[in-house]
Amino acid sequence: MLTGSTGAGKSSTINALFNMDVAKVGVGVDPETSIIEKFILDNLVIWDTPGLGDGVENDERISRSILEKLNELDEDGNPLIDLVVVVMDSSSKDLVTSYELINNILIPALGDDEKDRILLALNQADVAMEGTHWNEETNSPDEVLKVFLKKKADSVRNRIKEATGLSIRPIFYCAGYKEEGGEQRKPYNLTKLLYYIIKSVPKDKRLALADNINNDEDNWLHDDKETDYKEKIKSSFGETMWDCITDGFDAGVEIGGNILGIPGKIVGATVGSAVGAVKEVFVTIFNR
Ligand SMILES: Nc1nc2c(ncn2[C@@H]2O[C@H](COP(=O)(O)OP(=O)(O)OP(=O)(O)O)[C@@H](O)[C@H]2O)c(=O)[nH]1
Ligand SMILES: [Mg+2]
Repeated sequence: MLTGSTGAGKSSTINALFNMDVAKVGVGVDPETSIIEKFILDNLVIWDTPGLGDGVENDERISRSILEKLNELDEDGNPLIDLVVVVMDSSSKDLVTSYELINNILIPALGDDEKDRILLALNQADVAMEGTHWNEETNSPDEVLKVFLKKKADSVRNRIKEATGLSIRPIFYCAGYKEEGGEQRKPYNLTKLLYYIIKSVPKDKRLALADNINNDEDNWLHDDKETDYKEKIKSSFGETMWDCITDGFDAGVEIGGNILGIPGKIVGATVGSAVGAVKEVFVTIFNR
């Protein structure tokens, strides 16, 4: 589920990460997403929530529906929502709406494992300093902007720690600005965001993400290079596969039926070829 203030870039983030222009991005002055929207991409379900901060009455209604969704269980009795990504606008001087959402709604609602099920994402890194210190050519921040963004991330973490005791470090990135009728600009640090999303969802569900990742390789070009995110993403899938295989027969069935959409039971060589297919996805996207 994606949550956050209105105009932070939730819908843009969905479109950057996944393989279709599914979520309507705002180009006017009004909030674009007005009810919780459900996108079903094969085995992956994404909930795009309306933005908070556009009137108290609206906020109460939206908060209530977010809370309801967070309390829903799937048919196995597990929480329906695996992960909540809070999208924040790093150019905004006032993140109070986001703090209230995180501290008063999300953290209390998510229970014991709250830290693992919330990801804080500071979007719009390109305009965090009014558009200055952004290098258009390399599509990345210069050193001054990097320092600014790190400070911003620290201050967000501190505000949440003071209120809840939890220490969660936000990731800064850029989903990409979209002009009316135009194409969405290329993202920055989307590899990092994806890596943390993958790490945060249950292992047996990670492959559902692989199936739907945006296959425009330009979306995955620019990141902070603090580590090799692409390599880490690849190995996190390898590990998932390996765990499923070594966990035995049932996991094989799960890979076939639920995750890769292959009907019936698959084990052994078939699992092997499924592993190959998923690896292929990443080779196409990441190693051009
Ligand atoms: N400069 C810049 N603009 C962005 C970025 N991401 C999104 N935007 C712009 O911010 C505006 C709002 O984006 P949306 O994706 O519609 O935001 P939202 O959070 O879904 O908004 P609501 O549905 O109204 O809550 C649009 O004009 C986007 O093009 C970014 O990384 N950089
Ligand atoms: Mg939206």
